[in-house]
Amino acid sequence: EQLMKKLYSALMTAFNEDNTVDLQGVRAMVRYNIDVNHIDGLYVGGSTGEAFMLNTVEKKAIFKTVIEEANGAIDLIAQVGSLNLEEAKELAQYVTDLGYKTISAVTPFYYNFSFAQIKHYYNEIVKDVDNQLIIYSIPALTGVSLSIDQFAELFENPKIIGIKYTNADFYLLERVRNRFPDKLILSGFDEMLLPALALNVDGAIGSTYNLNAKRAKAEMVAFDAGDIQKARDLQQVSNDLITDLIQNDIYPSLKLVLQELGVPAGFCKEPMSHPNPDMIAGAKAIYTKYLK
Ligand code: NAY
Repeated sequence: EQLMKKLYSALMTAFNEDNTVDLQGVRAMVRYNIDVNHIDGLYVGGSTGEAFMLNTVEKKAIFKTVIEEANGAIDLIAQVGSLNLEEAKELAQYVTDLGYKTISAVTPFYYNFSFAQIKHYYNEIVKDVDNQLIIYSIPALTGVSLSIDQFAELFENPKIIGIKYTNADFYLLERVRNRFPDKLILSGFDEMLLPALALNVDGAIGSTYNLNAKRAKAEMVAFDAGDIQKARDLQQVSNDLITDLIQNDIYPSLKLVLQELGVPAGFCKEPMSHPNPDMIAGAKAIYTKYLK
C-alpha cells in the first residue's frame, strides 16, 4: 500500500558499556529499520540518538555509518543542531557532503535566546550549505516555544522547509498546518500520532517506531482509509506500549526490547541508565506483551 504520509524512526545510538559508540550496533538498527520495519526514513542525531551527549567526532562517525548502511534505500534526515553554532555548521557541511538530502536543527536551548538570535542561528546553519532544513521544535526539552509568526519569519528563508513538531499543542499545530500548506510538518510525539494525522501532518518521527513501526503504519493506513475506530484501537495499544516503556525508563528499555527482537542495540550513554535486573525483566515483559 502506497501511503502519502511517511513514518521515520528517530534512530538510537548503540553504546558499549564503557559509553563509547558501538557503530556495529548502529548498523544493526539501521538494517532492522529497513528490512523489518520497512521504515520510510530515519532521523539521525536527535534526542533519541542521545546526540546532545556526543562529541563532534562521534556524531560524524554515526552520520557516515548510517548513510553507508542505508545505501539509498530510505530518506535520511541529519539533526546537526548544537549550542555550538560552529559545530552545527561544520556538521551541516559534513552531512551534505556525505549525501544527506535534508538536515534538521534543534532550537538553541539553555540560554533563553531571543527570537532574533534563534533566527540568526538557523540562517547561519543553512547559509553556506546546499541543503534544506527542518526546524526541530521540542519545547518540553528546550524551553523554546516558537509562535506561528516566528515560524513564518523562519520560513522566509527558502532553505527552511519544515518543522519536526514535537509538541502537544494541537491548536498551534492546526494553525501551522493551514498557514503553511506547502511546508513539511512531521509529528514528534508517538503517543499523539492519531490527533496529528487528523490535523494532516505529512508524517511522523519517533523513538518507538524503532520497534513499533508495523502497528503505527497500520494505524496510518486505517486512518487513510477512513477507518477511525481501527486507527484508535491501534493507537490505544501503542499507547499501552509507550506507557510501559516510559515507566520502565524509555531509552534503555527501547534498546532492551530491540535486543529481545534480535537487534544488538547496546547500552545508553551515562548519565542515561544502564539496565538493572528489574529493567531487564520489564523489557522482556513489554516484548512478550506487545511485540512477540
Ligand atoms: C528525537 O529527536 O529523537 C525525537 O524527538 C523523537 C521524538 C521522541 N521524543 C523524545 C523526546 O524522545 O518519539 C518521541 C518520544 O520518545 C515518544 O513520543 C515517547 O514519549
